Amino acid sequence: MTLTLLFAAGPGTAETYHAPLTEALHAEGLDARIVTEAVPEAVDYILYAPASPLQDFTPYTRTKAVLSLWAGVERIVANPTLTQPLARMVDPSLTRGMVEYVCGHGLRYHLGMDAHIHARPGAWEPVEPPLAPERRVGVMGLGALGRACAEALRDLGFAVSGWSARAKAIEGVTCHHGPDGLKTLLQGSEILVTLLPHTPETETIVNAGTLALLPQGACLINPGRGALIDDDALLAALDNGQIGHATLDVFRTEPLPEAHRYWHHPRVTITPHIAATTRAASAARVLAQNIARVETGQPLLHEVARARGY
Ligand code: NDP
Ligand code: OXD
Repeated sequence: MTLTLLFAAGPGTAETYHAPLTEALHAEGLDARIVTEAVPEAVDYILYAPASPLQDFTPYTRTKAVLSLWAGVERIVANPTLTQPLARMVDPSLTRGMVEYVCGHGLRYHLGMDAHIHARPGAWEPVEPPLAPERRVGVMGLGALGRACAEALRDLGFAVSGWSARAKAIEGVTCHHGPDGLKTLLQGSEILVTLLPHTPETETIVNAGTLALLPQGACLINPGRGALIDDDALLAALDNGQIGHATLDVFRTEPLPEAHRYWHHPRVTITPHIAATTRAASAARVLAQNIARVETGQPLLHEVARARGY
């Protein structure tokens, strides 16, 4: 039987995915047609991204799963019309991109690169930089991305701690969990990486109270979601020196409006939501493999726990 895959991912995305997805479906032995319009009752799988106009999933009565092209699912997870299973994107290229972003910006802070990049002529003041084992890095969120980043930072030699909802054991990483573990994590994080999903529980988890727990002058790297941060509290902490510098990739409003104070703050680096992008070639393989699993009666991989919101 020919499967019908509805690409509902916003302008241009279907074109980007068509060739790699066709190849990946073929490699899995799947006979499928990829469409951008279909009679809802005929759709077997929906490939979804937040830019999609599709918001009412009610008529998709035959659809076996909605597969998100994004890792973050906060814009679909609470949709009351979505009764079909939802899988989020977990993809080796996405993970590698995030590891490179976090390690790159972490090393920038650790090595104090900015002081040399912006040094005045004649400013010959050698200061011995600390080595990685003397630098304490905290990672909030130890899922597909946070764990990979924690392990890569550990492999660079940093003293890494992590924090998650449920208890974890990661070799060479000090793991904390739950509300009680957060204070300990923050108190020991000279560089803090936030890789949490946006849920009601994580909304503004970086706020005046939690920022005050960090060592003075700590640096923040946020590739998670903008809503994790109370922006006014972060700006106040940057102004008073509690936070030394922040690298922000994600924002409540994207693109970040030109007038936003973050653009103009000397100790904020903005990147335009590029920490890790879903690359069609590798993501197509992930999608095809997941469809093949469902078609052969195996459980969907990376299924979102709707009650948890991620
Ligand atoms: P996962 O779902 O794999 O991991 C989420 C982690 O957060 C888990 O360790 C989970 O804990 C933890 N967590 C969730 N809620 C809480 C809480 N209330 N308290 C403590 N820990 C919590 O997600 P990914 O690692 O794949 O992705 C993380 C986020 O990164 C995405 O949701 C998205 O927002 C963002 N992202 C950003 C990109 C960018 O380019 N900027 C690209 C891709 C993703 P537990 O393990 O115990 O469940
Ligand atoms: C994602 C993202 O969630 O790009 O995949 O932010």
